[in-house]
Amino acid sequence: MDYANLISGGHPQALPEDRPLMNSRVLGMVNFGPVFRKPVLEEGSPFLSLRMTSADEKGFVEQWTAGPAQASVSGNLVYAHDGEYLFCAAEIPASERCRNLTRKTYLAAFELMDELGYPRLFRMWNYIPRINEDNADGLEIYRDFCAGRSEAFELYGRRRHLPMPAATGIGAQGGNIAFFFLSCRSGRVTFLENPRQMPAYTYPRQYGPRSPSFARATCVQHDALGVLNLYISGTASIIGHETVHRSDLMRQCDVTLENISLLIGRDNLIRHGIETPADLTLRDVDFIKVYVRHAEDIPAVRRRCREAFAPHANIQFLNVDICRSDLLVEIEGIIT
Ligand code: 3EB
Repeated sequence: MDYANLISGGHPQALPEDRPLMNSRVLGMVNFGPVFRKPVLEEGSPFLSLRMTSADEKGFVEQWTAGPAQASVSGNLVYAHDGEYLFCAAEIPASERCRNLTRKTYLAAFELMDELGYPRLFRMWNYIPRINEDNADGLEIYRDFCAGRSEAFELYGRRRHLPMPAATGIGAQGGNIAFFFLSCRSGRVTFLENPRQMPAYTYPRQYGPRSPSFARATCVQHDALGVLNLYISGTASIIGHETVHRSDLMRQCDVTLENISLLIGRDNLIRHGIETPADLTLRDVDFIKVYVRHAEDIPAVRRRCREAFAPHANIQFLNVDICRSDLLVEIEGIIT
């Protein structure tokens, strides 16, 4: 097994074509395009297609590569693993209330991680169509989803300690709820919080019956290899637990960028026992996704992000709803 490749495999690559060639080093592929398709094995690799663009937009494909991988399907779960990393994608079938199937699918995913021996869950992405609409009981779909997810962490936690990973929980333009995640076998994982944001899993009840289950970032280190990757969760204009600048796009952008700066800044890393050779700033963040609620806001958000991040940074902009109706923008990224 080629360890160098395992590590470089932790990085997504946005490829220019719709469908890049598959090879056995592909742990998983996610298409951010106009059509939803539940995860399948395609030419031997997990492939999930999310509806994240309009019909005439091309979108992009994210590819996670690693060492030579084995792929398989188990119920709703489609996955591949290479000895250090596990990539797994799942669809949560449609229902009038998503809580139970979310809990069930999450629990199946946790069991898979355990059985295959990749228990260190470090990053999850959740794509939720109609995220701000009400379900059959008048509960917002995001809150319903959060309830099922939180129950899964709680139930599983009774058997084996499972810290909450960095995550994204965001809207989609159609299809069913779907998620994908990365976990690892031996990497050292550290979960980070932001000093000026309340941990999401302690948000008060006003945001729903159960809090969102995620950390603000995960640091994954392979000390012998000098590898340090920082996975930054979806980040928004929230201070404490409150949305700030409700209808001010540019101020929301600024607070979001400040939140990321504080999260990855020297003081916060030291607070979490993480040592880096140099201080980290927004200029170090790559593989950025910017979720924008209103399509007409994208040009202004793009300008602001282009200023804040490095010129070579890969930044993708997606027009989807965000988990709180008063949030206009949300940003995630990776430092490698
Ligand atoms: C927030 O800070 C904004 O539900 O998985 C960000 C990242 C947000 C992940 C999730 C939600 C999630 O609360 C929303």
